[in-house]
Amino acid sequence: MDLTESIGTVIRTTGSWYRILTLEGRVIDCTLRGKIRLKGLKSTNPIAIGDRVTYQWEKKDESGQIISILPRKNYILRKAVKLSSQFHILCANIDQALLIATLEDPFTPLGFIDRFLVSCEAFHIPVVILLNKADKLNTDKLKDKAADYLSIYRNIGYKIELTSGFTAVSAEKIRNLLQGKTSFLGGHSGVGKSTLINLVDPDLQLKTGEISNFSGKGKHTTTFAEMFPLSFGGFVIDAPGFKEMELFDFQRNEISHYFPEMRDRISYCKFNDCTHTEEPGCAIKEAVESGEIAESRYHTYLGMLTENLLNNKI
Ligand SMILES: Nc1nc2c(ncn2[C@@H]2O[C@H](COP(=O)(O)OP(=O)(O)OP(=O)(O)O)[C@@H](O)[C@H]2O)c(=O)[nH]1
Ligand SMILES: [Mg+2]
Ligand SMILES: [Zn+2]
Repeated sequence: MDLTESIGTVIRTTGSWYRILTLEGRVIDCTLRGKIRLKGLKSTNPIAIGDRVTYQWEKKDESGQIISILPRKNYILRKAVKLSSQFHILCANIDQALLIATLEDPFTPLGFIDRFLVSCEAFHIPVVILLNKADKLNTDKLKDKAADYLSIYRNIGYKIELTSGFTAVSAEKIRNLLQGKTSFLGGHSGVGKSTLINLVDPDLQLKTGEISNFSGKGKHTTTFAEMFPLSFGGFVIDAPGFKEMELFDFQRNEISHYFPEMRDRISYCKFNDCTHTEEPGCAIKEAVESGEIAESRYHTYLGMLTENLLNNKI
């Protein structure tokens, strides 16, 4: 019996089975040895896509077991269920996240984008926002809305681009973004995550929603997270869409630090412990009033403060 421990990366998570890419480039399926719990983190998925793990492989019956998780460089977290204390780890050890948003079929609210950005800010994970299905922006109202989205995020230093799942220009743009990196694609169900991956690497042939019966609600075509090697170098993680992006329990006064445009102004608030709500001499509120901070961003901030209060009561 060979019981040496080796290291691998989790590239697929389905229920109790985990697919691992070994250091030697082999792909094997493993179960979990006993219970693996990370200190202080109550998560619904003990092992996430992208995790580096140690495993034991038993040649005799061709079976593997995950023994431990190596420390994570970073991860993206969201609450598994609203106002619960359980988390879901979307992915671990990534170089960047691509957040796919759409204005129609389905509609991605600004608040959802803000929260995703905050979750990534907590670990300094770079995010590129792709405003996808650009071909659907065919009314003045939609065009204006897209322009709003672009300016809100560009003004505070985030990269946001218009894309479409079917054009060569988008393919080129996204290939350049993905090449040589490990990237996570996030967003609501139906925004076109799997379609974009097929666009840049058609050999992958990922399952995508049918155009004919796609209602705009999102049907969860992708049902488990999987990491794919890209033919032009790098790895991409396709995951099931998610609609809510409630975040983990920050300290109250920590939240504004994850909004870059607030972080830069906090030191000008009159009070050290300013929550940027009712206090006089608040630099953040002044910037919102003068239009330097987008109202939508401040609104998300206030929502997160309220959630923080409610969460601390349960
Ligand atoms: N008009 C238009 N439709 C698109 C575009 N990209 C994707 N779609 C369509 O949107 C639907 C959903 O695409 P998917 O790629 O399955 O979406 P997904 O984000 O992977 O969804 P989940 O796997 O459920 O999370 C499909 O019918 C696609 O053909 C686009 O740029 N324009
Ligand atoms: Mg999909
Ligand atoms: Zn303030």
